[in-house]
Parts: sequence; structure tokens; C-alpha cells
Amino acid sequence: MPLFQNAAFHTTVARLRDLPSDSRCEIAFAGRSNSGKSSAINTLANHSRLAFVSKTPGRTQHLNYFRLADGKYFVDLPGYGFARAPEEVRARWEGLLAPYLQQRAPLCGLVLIMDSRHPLTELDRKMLGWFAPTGKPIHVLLSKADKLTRQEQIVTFRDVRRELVELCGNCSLQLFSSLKKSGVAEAESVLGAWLGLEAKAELRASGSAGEGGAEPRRGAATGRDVPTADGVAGDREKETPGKGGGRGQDMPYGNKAPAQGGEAGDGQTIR
Ligand SMILES: Nc1nc2c(ncn2[C@@H]2O[C@H](COP(=O)(O)OP(=O)(O)OP(=O)(O)O)[C@@H](O)[C@H]2O)c(=O)[nH]1
Ligand SMILES: [Mg+2]
Repeated sequence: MPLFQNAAFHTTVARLRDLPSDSRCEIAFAGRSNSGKSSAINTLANHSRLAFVSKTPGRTQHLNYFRLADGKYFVDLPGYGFARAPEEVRARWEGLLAPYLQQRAPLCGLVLIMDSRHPLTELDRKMLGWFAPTGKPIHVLLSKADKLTRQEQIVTFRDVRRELVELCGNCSLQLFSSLKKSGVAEAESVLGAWLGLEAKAELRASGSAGEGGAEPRRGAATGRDVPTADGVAGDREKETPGKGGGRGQDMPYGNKAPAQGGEAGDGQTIR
């Protein structure tokens, strides 16, 4: 059974004070509008309509929580770079997302989705520069890999990996396609490890408990130079202190960075 098969919609959050208080570990899915965030959540959950998917950019407007297990969540975020979003909406997103991304304690990692045909846009770089200083891990999904030839996948993967090393100390990446459902096992391995769900999956897979065979699969994302045969690949670089200024630096959702101290938009403390 896929690791996130039991995912179920939990809640929608539009104000920081409504963030779930029982969360112990949550993973946020960020990226440009229309890059495939909601689709990736559906694919990982093996569910066609858990998160709303749309051809029209700007579909996801709030923080949508999907419960995976007790205290463990995926969080679908609004996309950035949606040119038609009015300034007021963008300001609201920034007021919500800037403090969320930088201060939310149970946020244990970020999945950054980039359309593999246009990876590392200026806004993606802003997001990396914004989030990397938290020291939390980032896993990049190069989405819509089905739109690239095998050769293009290899080149894109290598190019993005080379650049990521410069931009982010605690990053990994892989190719992913929701259409072809490729890259799922690799993503499960990385995200399951962040959530502490992977060991259980290993036990299930090996059919034995406590037999050494339940070693975590973290290595699955390590040290590959090129995508593997099923179009999946990964790489986990050594952790180095994040570059970029974090607070005070440009945030991809709006035009202005939040005030020093990371005001919570609705005056709430982030937990
Ligand atoms: N070919 C292909 N299309 C995809 C893939 N993933 C998503 N799409 C399509 O891309 C469009 C946007 O997908 P969404 O998952 O809604 O994107 P999003 O990033 O959640 O978008 P916003 O919520 O607007 O920020 C939809 O038409 C999807 O069907 C993929 O792996 N391959
Ligand atoms: Mg969406």
C-alpha cells in the first residue's frame, strides 16, 4: 500500500491562529502557481481528487491540510507567480505564508515543486533564499517530467542539481510526474523519513519486525548522478548553513518582505 494512502482532507486555514495545534510534523508543498503541487499530493496519496487541481492558475487559495497519521500532515500552499492575483490577495498570502514558512515549529520540511520545463525561476530562487536559512530540508520535485524526453530529463536534473548546491545546503531533488505516476517511491522515501513514517513502511515491505531489514531508506536519495531507469532520481547534498537573508529578503508571494520579527499577519504567534 502506498505510504500516504490514508491521507484525508483535514482543514483549510486562512488565518495563522487557525493552524492545527495537534501537528507534530507537517510538510508544505510550495511552488509556482500551476506547477503541480495539488496534483503531486493527490498522486502521493493515490487519490484523484483529494486536493483541487485546475488548469487555471491560482486554484489553491489557502493552506489546505491533509492528515496522514496522528499529528502528521501534508500542507498544500497557494502558488506564487500568479500574475492575475490582485495585490491585496498577494499581500494577504505573504502575510500568511512568510511567518508560516519561517516560524511554524511543526513544519519539518518543504517540498518545492518546479515545472521541469522551467525550473529555478526567479521566484523559485526567492523561495529557496527565503526558506533555506531555516535549516529545514527542501526536497525539489521536478514536476511534469512526462513533458520531457529521457535525454532532456537527464540534462535538466543535472543542471538543476548543480545550481541547487549553490543555492541551498539542505536540498535534495528528483524528477516526478503525476500523469505517469513516476517518482512516487523516491518521494515516499524522502518524505516518509522526514515524517518518521518510513520505518513502518519498511517493516511492512519486508514483512518482518525488528530484523535489521527495517533500516531507513534515506540512502535512496543519495549520491545518484543521473535519473534512474524509471525516470526517478535523487540527490542529497551535505548540509551547509543556508545562504540568503531570510527575513528582510524578498518573498516570492508579494512585493514586500514582512517586517523584522516576522509579523504574523493576524497578530498571532506561530507555534
Ligand atoms: N502533463 C502533466 N500535467 C500535470 C502534471 N501535474 C499537474 N499537471 C497539470 O498541471 C495543471 C496544474 O496542476 P495543479 O496540481 O492544480 O497545480 P498547482 O501547483 O496546485 O496550482 P495552483 O493551486 O494554482 O498553485 C493541471 O492541469 C494538471 O493536470 C504532470 O505530472 N504531468
Ligand atoms: Mg493547487
